[in-house]
Amino acid sequence: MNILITGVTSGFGLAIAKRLAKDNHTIIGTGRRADKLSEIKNELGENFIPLCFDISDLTATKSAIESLDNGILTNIDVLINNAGLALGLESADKADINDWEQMINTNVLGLVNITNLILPYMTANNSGLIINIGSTAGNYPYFGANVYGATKAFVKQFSLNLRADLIGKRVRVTNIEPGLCGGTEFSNVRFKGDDEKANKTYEKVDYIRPTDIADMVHYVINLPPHININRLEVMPVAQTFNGLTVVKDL
Ligand code: NDP
Ligand code: 8X3
Repeated sequence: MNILITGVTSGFGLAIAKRLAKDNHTIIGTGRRADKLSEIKNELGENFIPLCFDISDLTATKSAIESLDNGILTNIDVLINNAGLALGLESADKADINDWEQMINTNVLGLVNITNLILPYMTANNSGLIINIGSTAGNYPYFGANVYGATKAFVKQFSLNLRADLIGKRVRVTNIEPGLCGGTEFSNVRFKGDDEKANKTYEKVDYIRPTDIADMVHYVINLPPHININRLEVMPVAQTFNGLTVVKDL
């Protein structure tokens, strides 16, 4: 299969690329860091096609995708929309508008742009699978998630609406919605290089690993073609719900 994965230079994307490469698929992997992409190319070999671009740049994305060999471009079997980020954990009144813009441009605009480029080929082939990486942050509010959570709520609803549009077509869409996962750069990015703060998030927590997410992706890809998992929400056992908050004497 031809599998396009956005954001393979670390975290989930890297684990997914490595897992799927074992099955001899052709992996087209994207990211902004050319050095990381070359390292992956060295490790995975000829079945890995690196594409270096910023997914929040719609023009750069279009030209990178269109640079693919036509036989591959028109026959992407699986698109995994994984690239994304959270920036900051401040309350909305203290947040930086530039962080909000970058999250929206990456998690929302980047994701819909690449989907818009690939989906027509899938419908023309009457075959394909789109796996979006959403988040529990798109399902449950928490302090400081403001725009990040909203982008992931968008990803969830976009996934479901795609399925609605794909009525009568053999094109599947699954939104994977993980909770707390360690072993990625997610919190290092969120806390803008404050690695000590990032590491504290995972201290003494038996979190989900990127390889767990890769195994779930592998499972979804290998389901019989008549099955569509709409949403797959997953949390570590160590994480659970905290209910609503009431403030006394407000
Ligand atoms: P990482 O920071 O480890 O990986 C993020 C990946 O996205 C990197 O490969 C990065 O590549 C890429 N990326 C980010 N911005 C851009 C951009 N503008 N253009 C191109 N690529 C970009 O994080 P995770 O692996 O943890 O996160 C992957 C996805 O999973 C994200 O969508 C995240 O929101 C989601 N998620 C993460 C959870 C967690 O707890 N870790 C839980 C739930 C969801 P590069 O820097 O080279 O551009
Ligand atoms: C990442 C999980 O809980 O940090 O989407 O928002 S969380």
